[in-house]
Amino acid sequence: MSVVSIDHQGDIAIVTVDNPPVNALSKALRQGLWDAVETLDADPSVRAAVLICAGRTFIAGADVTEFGKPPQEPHLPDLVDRIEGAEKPWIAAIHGSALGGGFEVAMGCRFRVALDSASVGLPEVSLGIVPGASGTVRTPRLAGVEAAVDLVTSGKPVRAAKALSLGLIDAVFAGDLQASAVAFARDALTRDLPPPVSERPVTAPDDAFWDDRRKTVAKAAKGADAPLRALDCLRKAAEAPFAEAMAHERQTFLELRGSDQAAALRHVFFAERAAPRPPHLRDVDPLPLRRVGVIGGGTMGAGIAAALRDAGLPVVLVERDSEALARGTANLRAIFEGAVKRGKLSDAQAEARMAGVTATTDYAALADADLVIEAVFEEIAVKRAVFDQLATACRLDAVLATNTSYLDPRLIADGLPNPDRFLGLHFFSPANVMRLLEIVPVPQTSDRTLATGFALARALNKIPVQSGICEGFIGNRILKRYRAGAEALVRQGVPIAEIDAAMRAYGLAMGPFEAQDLGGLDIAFLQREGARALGQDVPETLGDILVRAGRKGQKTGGGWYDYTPGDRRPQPSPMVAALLAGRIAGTAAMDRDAIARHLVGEMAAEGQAILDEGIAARASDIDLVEIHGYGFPRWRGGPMFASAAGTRTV
Ligand code: 3H9
Repeated sequence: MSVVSIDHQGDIAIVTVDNPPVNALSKALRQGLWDAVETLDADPSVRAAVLICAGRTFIAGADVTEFGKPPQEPHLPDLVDRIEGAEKPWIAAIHGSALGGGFEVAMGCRFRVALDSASVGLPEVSLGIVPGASGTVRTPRLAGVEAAVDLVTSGKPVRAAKALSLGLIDAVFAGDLQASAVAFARDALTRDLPPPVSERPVTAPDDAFWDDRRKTVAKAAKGADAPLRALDCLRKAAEAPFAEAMAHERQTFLELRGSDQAAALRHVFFAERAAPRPPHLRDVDPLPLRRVGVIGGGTMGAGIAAALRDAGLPVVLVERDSEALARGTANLRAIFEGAVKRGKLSDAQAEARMAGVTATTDYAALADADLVIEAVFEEIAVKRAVFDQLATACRLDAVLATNTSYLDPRLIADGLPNPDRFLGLHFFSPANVMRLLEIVPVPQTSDRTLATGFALARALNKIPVQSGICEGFIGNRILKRYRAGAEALVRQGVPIAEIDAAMRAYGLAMGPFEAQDLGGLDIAFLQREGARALGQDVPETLGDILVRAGRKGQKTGGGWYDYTPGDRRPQPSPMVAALLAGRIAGTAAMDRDAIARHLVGEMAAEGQAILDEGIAARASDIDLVEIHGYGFPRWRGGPMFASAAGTRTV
């Protein structure tokens, strides 16, 4: 069946694209649209064409699966020009998303109309490329340079109403899109047509504008190349003739398409789409989630409750006594008030978030909860006591989850009636911000319970990764290896500050030692001490020596570094040098590139062990854990991808 079909409503042709799942611009679709232009140009009965799509969305962009292969004709920029040069005006009728090449096709049309629920955008930079079919050249001609810079360098789509106000589209409709677009076309034919987008003028901003944008774009890009290259293309579009800017954009697009960063970002793109849908759960219906309980209002519990409220789910927050409950409620309120201060929520929205929370010390309030997430102190006896209470308070089919990060969920589930409804849901702090959710089934967990964990992740817009049971699950186990690898370098004589600088240069926000100083060295220390108390052989770490000397990180005025009060900048510490003197073998010179490669290699080696043991199902899941839970640079694709792809320079 053809991916493009043509119908007629009187003198208006309806060109329908049907290329599931997202109408991506495969070679067949590009050819089909090219042929449609030719056919309609040759048909004297047609006065205008409405371009509309079947299925869930308008054209969602170039076909990303074709990016690894040589470009095939007809090339997309030529198709966009061909549509713009058609003898009859084309009207793009957008539902769902018009993204990347999809929006570029729409910009080749003389008009763009959309459903009020639609969005449009140029997300190419998130794939490590720039728009390659006039996105950087036509967008400023439609919406002005400033709006085009925001749209293209952020990659973030905008909703129809905003797109209308920016001039990206011409009309917004509710209801029957095709009928509205045909009526719009008929009306447009009664008036003079506007010039094609490529012929519209563009006003070039001054140097100060570009200098300013370069700074803000570089800061947000955190090492990714594409946003800055896109900015260069936009400047060219503002200052050079159309054809010259098009040639520059095409050249940049082709260069970046073959880059390491683009390959890494494509890997993440497909990894993120694979993770939420594990094949073994394809035919399993999750339980409905109408009301969720959270036990514990500390940092984690309040963050989880905030994430649930952000997703519109009513929450029952349970604490052990009224004092703890007041603290928990205050923690939750502080999260929403912070969002108000940052302009993310209005006062009314923050109030509505709080109004959806039932705060109580009475477990009976959980009688109608569909899911309860426990986030209390990391001690097995405390958690077991909570689940004993949940066992009597909750419905027998309610899903019961623990947010433990280090304890064995099998021990927590032990003795629970219906343990098939139990699982681990490991959120990352701050739980309302971090997108990673490790989903940890115990042997008894039913597929339905597991599917409900994945459904929760979807509802919360989180990236779910299933993990088997081992100490620290996927993420914290790799973190432990990474930190041990960094300590091993220190023992060899590599300066602490050099290791941190190397990992920052690699693209992490912080190196391993400054990150420990921020989070506190004592948490991992107490875990090691706990294991030692149980008779396990846990070798002494350098961190142990520092904690025993009272150096727990920034909160005690020093950890791996010294800090002057009120200043978070780390200073090399003579005291640390003295404490560790006997453990360090001279000084070793190692360049930053080699340090980063070594430590990423350590992460990947632990990841491989995790795969071999069946703790993770796919290497790409491990990459997602590192990217979404630990700040690994997305444009490097994660440690498994980066190591497999070989040496990457810093
Ligand atoms: C571009 O256009 C470059 C041009 O400027 C220049 C060219 C010269 N290609 O996300 P979903 C698959 S760059 C191929 O779960 P949703 C996806 O893998 C492109 N496949 O759906 C999945 O497959 P499966 C710029 C694609 O409803 C299935 O479709 N465009 C593509 O939650 C469903 O995906 C973008 O970056 C693609 N472009 O969300 C848009 N897109 O079922 C990327 C998706 O086998 N796409 N697939 O796992 C999206 O943002 C979302 O898919 C969309 C729908 C919002 C459209």
